[in-house]
Amino acid sequence: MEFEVWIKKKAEKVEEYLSASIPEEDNPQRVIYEAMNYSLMSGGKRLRPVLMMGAYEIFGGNDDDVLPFACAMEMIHTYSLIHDDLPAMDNDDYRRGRLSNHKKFGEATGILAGDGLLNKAFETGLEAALKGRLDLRRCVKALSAIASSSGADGMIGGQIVDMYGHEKVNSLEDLKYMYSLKTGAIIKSSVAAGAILGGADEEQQKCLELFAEKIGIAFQIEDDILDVTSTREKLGKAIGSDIANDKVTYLTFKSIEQSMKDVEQFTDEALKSLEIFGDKAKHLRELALYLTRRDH
Ligand code: GRG
Repeated sequence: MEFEVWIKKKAEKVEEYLSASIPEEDNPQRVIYEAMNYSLMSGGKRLRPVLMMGAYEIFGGNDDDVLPFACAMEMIHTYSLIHDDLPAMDNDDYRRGRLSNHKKFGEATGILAGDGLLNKAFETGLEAALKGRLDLRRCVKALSAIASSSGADGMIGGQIVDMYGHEKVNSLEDLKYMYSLKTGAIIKSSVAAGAILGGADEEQQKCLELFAEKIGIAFQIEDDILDVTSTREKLGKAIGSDIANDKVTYLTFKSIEQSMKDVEQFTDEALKSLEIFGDKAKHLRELALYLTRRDH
């Protein structure tokens, strides 16, 4: 199947599943469902769920079985974006081309919408573990990887290091460490969870995790480049925000040209780690290349 068709179909399945996940019941807490859906259904690229589905596909599994876990990851990612935009964090008014959650619903509701999505993620994954067709032990292992990657030793840890950037990030190595947690950890666990659920053996698991680490850093460098070279329309949020906020980024240490070369280098390394899978990993391979070509 052509890659464009493949990725479109996967993303459509994610949209469909997510859109049915949080029914807006007519009860006194209805506004929380609206606030959660507002951000969840605001047109993200759905990269993390598609990565999980791509890794799972290598082992021959069926999309429907992995979909709840993939969507759980997108819920966690969306919660992190809502909280990242809050006045106490990056204080951004726009996200995914529309008002950020707290700008639309107010700060307290924005915080709760993020919290609600985090809980909904694990509710979704646990329900799938209990009611789905996949081996329960694999499900628990995958959910455990997802949980730890989004916690204090993963995404939240990375966010903290980022917040104290000028104290904690003084070298490229420091920056890569911060990125490996803030952005890399949930990209890695998306791929890792797909592999675990698919039944990867130890070597296969290792290769896929290495692939994810490499695309994670490439993705973040690309994000730093786009903050300078893209447009507000394409990004769906203000450009130049890293410089405006005096952020330490990859471009603090390297030129744009060198950063672009580094994206290619990390992507090449990612592709190498898929070699053992041959043609079975062709979509994951194309996904890695697609990430380097993205403009938002
Ligand atoms: C607040 C707990 C907490 C964590 C925040 C991930 C994160 C940590 C903040 C998001 C801000 C940011 C720019 C992170 C870098 C990773 C990144 C590029 C996120 C955007 O991901 P995309 O491009 O977004 O996949 P879409 O909208 O397409 O889903």
